[in-house]
Amino acid sequence: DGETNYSEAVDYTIIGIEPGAGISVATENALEEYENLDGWDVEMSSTGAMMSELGTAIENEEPIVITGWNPHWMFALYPDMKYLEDPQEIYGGEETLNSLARLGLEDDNPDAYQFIDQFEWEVEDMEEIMYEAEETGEDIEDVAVQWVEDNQDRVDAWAEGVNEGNGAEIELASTPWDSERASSNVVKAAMEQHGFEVTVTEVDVAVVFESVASGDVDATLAAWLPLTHSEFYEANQDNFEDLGPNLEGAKIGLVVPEYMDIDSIEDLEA
Ligand code: PBE
Repeated sequence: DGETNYSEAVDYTIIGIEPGAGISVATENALEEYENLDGWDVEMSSTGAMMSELGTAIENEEPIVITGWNPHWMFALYPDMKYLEDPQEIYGGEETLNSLARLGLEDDNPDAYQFIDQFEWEVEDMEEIMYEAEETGEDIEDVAVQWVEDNQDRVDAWAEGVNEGNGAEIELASTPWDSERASSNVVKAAMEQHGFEVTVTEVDVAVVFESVASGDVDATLAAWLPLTHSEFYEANQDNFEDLGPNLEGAKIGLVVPEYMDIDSIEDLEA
């Protein structure tokens, strides 16, 4: 019919990220559940590789289908992108980022527990740190320290009623994505202001959940729920305490540039 066949043009391939990510698991589910994705593949390498392929495609106005999410700076850098509708809800709806504590943290260190429990912020806060690090090339850890200095009122609310840490050591497990590096390093800087000694350990998603469940680390701020990390959450859920959302309004899905004239995952062709 003369219309561009995007599916053939992208070689029936979704450009994904690290194989261990929740969004990669969801994308493998999408390939199984959507009949029109029969014969499609997901290319999994790294977030950096995906972002560079996206940059090239947009520069050349070529079609591309990526795994995308918020909070992230991709939509600030490339505002003309859209999530494809997902009628089968494989990618869920609104996600929250939850804090999980190891069993026993509340008894062993009630002040650290309370601080972590009181930590919460907004998509815009997290994205501010992510954009700044991306634009300036500065490390997220340094940008996070600055954010804590510039937002003392927010930090004070997380510390309300919490006694000084007196050098107590706390270990947080984070994933290696900028979103979680931002939250973990903000909480690290905020807790260190309050007298705690905080280590952030970056590991694969599966290991984040396992290490909180085994008690190897004290807590994580990096659980994407209810869908993205459901597999890891369910496998460990009797062995950690879910402290609830520290951020609301997150999202994952398949994302394409606006110049692609399709709206739904079902518009892709086998
Ligand atoms: N993400 C960003 C991760 C969590 C943080 C959506 C790429 C994932 O597990 O899919």
